[in-house]
Amino acid sequence: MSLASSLARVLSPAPRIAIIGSGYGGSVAALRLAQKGLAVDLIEMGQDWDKTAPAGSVFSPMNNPDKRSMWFETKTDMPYMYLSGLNWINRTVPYYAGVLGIERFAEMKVYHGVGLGGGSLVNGGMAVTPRQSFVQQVMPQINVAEFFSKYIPMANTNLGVAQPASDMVANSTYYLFTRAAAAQNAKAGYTTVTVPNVYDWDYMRLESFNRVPKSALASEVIFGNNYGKKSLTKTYLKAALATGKVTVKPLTEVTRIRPSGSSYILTLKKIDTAGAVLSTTEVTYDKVIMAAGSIGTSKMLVKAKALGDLPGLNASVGKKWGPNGNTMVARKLAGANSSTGTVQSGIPAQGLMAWDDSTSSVFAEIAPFPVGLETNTANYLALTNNPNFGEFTYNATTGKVDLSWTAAKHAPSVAAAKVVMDKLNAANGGYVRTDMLEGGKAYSDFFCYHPLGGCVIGEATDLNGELKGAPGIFVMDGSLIPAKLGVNPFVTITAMAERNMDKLIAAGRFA
Ligand code: FAE
Repeated sequence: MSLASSLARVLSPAPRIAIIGSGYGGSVAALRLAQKGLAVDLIEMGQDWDKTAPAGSVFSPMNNPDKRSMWFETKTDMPYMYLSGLNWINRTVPYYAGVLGIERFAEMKVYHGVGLGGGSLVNGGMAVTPRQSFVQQVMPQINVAEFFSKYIPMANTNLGVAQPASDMVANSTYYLFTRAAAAQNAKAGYTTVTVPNVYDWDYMRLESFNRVPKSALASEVIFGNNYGKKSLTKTYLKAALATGKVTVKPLTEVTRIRPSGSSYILTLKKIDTAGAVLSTTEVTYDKVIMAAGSIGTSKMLVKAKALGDLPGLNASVGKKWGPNGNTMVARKLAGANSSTGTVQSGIPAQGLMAWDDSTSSVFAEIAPFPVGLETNTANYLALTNNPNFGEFTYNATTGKVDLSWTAAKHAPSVAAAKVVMDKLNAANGGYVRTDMLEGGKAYSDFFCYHPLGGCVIGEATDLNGELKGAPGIFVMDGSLIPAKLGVNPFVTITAMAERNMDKLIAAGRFA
């Protein structure tokens, strides 16, 4: 190092950088900063799961959940709660810092992953590149051509995305459920597409031959996966931690953010796995990356604005939220191709594609329901193009943040999904079940897995994710994307974080 550059280092010490949340956005940011030689604190409210138990026994399966399943609940709360109207699927569990969290608002429950790796710990691994034309429609403010030529391929490569193994999908008894639904799609004139995933298909094939411990084939989804899924702890976070520059602070929640000169003071609440508060401290950072997810980041910022902690935030903060048009529905199948099997892989592989970017578009992923029984039931996670938005607001009476998403706002999603289901039933026989969802509903309009928006790029932030009115705070998660994408979101969230970090580092914003 020359005398001039070592002098420059002494005169301008490396910035203290905090990343709040360790999902897709936080993991990309941690890796890209660490590769630049910058030290970061990665602050995560959930557990560092890999440190809790030997590999292979970290998580509990969907059909036999224990305390590790839910983030501070006393009962599991599965999306499909019933079968034949009987609530035997959910279990009482001890109150514990488990891996699946639920944010409950008046008319919307949002499921999310909690722990080092965020949503990658619990999700189905479906890694879908959106249609470029639809991203152009929802985010015209970014250079979409560049996004698709540079950052989407980067995300797919670094996440380890692969097409489902065709032999497994075509022949395995664990994929009878998807073949049944695909055959019914064809009879109704619908196209079936394969759905890329980050699961290791070679591992799954060995599972099916009983050569390795079962994971996807043992219902390990939603409450964590012990073997084959390439969660962030096996990709981005592994690489970030290998640099030695990342300090993980697990079981540590950021509860407040406020300025101190050109820096920011974070209030950190450290808890134990039973929820007892061990300490509350205040730490000053020069730069803060908000990657707490669409709900986590939006809640924190809406509250900080309302309480005057970050008074410079603009009116777009908290706006343009949506559930990615998520609507779940289950069909009881009839006629030929009505058997969905007694065993099912927990990892989806196909979907019905009826998407043309209009508001009647539907991408209905064929989801497993691995309860160990022949249910003759096809489950779909329908993604739709819902034109409505929800908004977060601070409620001074309760001290909480509310979300204005209602069943009425969800109605266009239900209507679009219903058109497809009606056509499937008309062509194949069968009917939409009303004995599986809460309240006897046929179509879910009250929960989602894909929260998006609340701090939209180019509106609440500049075009690289830096908050307008709070320089030095950068948003890096699903809150940047307004409401919907037409596909499962983590590839796009990863690509967006890659894009923003690339541009921010090039612009010297972490110097
Ligand atoms: P996320 O991954 O949620 O990470 C946020 C992190 O911040 C979490 O680890 C939180 O614990 C942490 N955090 C929150 N608040 C604080 C705080 N105040 N202080 C400290 N830490 C905090 O955000 N997407 C797909 O693309 N394909 C799928 O197959 C798929 N399946 C899903 C299945 C389920 C059951 C669920 C729940 C989600 C699924 N998703 C799927 C959605 C996907 O996981 C989600 O879009 C991303 O994880 C969001 O990434 P972010 O980086 O925005």
